[in-house]
Amino acid sequence: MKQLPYILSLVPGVAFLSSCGNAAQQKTEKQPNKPNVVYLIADDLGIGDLSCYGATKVHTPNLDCLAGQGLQFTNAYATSATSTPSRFGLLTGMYPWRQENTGIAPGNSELIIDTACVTMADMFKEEGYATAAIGKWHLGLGPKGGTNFNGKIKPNTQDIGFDYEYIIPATVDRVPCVFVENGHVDGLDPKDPITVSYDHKVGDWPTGAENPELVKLKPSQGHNNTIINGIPRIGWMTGGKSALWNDEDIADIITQKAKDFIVNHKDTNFFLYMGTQDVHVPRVPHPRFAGKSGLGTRGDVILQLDWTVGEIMKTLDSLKIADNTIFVFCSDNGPVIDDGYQDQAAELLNGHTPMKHYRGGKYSSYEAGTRIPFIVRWPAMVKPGKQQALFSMVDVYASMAELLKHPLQKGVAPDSQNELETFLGLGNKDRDCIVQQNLNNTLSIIKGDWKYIEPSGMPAIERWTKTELGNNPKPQLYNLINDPSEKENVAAQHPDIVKGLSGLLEQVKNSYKKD
Ligand code: NG6
Ligand code: CA
Repeated sequence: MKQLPYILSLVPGVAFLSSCGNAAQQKTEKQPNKPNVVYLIADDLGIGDLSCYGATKVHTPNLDCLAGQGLQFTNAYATSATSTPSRFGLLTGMYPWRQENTGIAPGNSELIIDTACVTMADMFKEEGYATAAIGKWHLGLGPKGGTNFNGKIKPNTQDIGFDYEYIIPATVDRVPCVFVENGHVDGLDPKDPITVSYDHKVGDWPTGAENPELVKLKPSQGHNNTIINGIPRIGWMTGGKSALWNDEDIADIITQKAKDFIVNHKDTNFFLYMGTQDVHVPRVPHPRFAGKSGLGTRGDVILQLDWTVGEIMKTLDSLKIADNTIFVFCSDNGPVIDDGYQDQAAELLNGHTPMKHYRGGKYSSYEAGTRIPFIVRWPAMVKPGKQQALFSMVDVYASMAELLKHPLQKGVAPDSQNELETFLGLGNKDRDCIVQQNLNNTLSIIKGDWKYIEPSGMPAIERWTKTELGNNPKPQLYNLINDPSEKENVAAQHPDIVKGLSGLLEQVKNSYKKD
């Protein structure tokens, strides 16, 4: 394999590496050939949800186009089977299970990334990039003890490397149902302050539990606290009426914010981290998409997500910056069908298979929990094709650092490895091994053909998830090549492999200690 700088220097228009060694020269003004980065992370989207990954019942032309022009990964994984830890791993380059408070964050959680942490956004910023976080956040805001949504919310994403934020604090099924822009709730009337609680009812707004007759989307599990726009949420809130979002408009709003950011920074290098609320529950498509998929609202919001991707692609094209923009698209964890609302997602599947042939789903240690769609498009540099190498999202950080020739200090992004050649399709070497985490932190490790799931006393299915979590008091071993659907636990037949992989997992666990 040739050295990457050599290869890049051969690519017309990609001359920036010749100047990369000369760090002093840059940092403040645009370096014409340094790529912009758009990182678009969808929510709960399955590897079987896109037509470029084989879906036939739903069509995603924009994503298919992105994949066709880029590198489509077939063996890429999120670190975790839920959103908060998965995003934490991406932005910090650290396995989230090394830090305690990285479980699914409530809407009033503190910012769970330590402001002292050098995040991937910090790295881009240090390299002179304009940086933004737009859309779903779900990594908490404010200090320990609960976010105060009135006045300036601090710390916010601007304290961990983002110049601009326009974010949904947690998930769309969690209060508060408002956007936060640079530490302030957008549209908040100070005379109508927001109160949020995850312990008890606050204020007098109706709840799903008390007033089920007011609900237009009924819960199937949980989701019976404060009703906002006819949808009962997780958590209670009151106040902030003028700031409440309309669920139908969320995709339009965050897409517009993302487009504005790109347009405003077309003459600088930028890093845009965008999280869509699609396709998380409650699935509320804009009327333009409602009923269009024939698969119910879950299918409709896949179309909406595809539209969002198309809008970003068009914006890059119209500014003539698509060629030198790395556009990464992925999901944060695997798909789920019924995730707590009676939206008929299961009844209307019509043969659609969000999990493909993989076992489990969101929350699970099995493959459908963390195996994700992952696409990298960079027309100036990446040859379109398929990437079959084993790849983990935790490696995006160190790979980007390598691309920018940005030295990472000791302790920064401790679990992130430089896999730039895989990322760009210049090689197809598997990561040595990858570690993943399910809902209740049971770890599994993949190496070569094998996957080992550590024994766990946790329940095999949590009633509210309806998903097999993959917990088992006995060790589990699957051969992912012969048995990608993980039907047969062959741990008893291969004690040597179990021993090797459990030892390797212990080694990874002990390889880094946060001090
Ligand atoms: C669960 C919610 C689910 C979803 C999930 C987080 C219930 C019954 N289920 O607790 O609806 O919000 O948390 O999803 O409340 S994630 O994709 O953001 O991790
Ligand atoms: Ca998610």
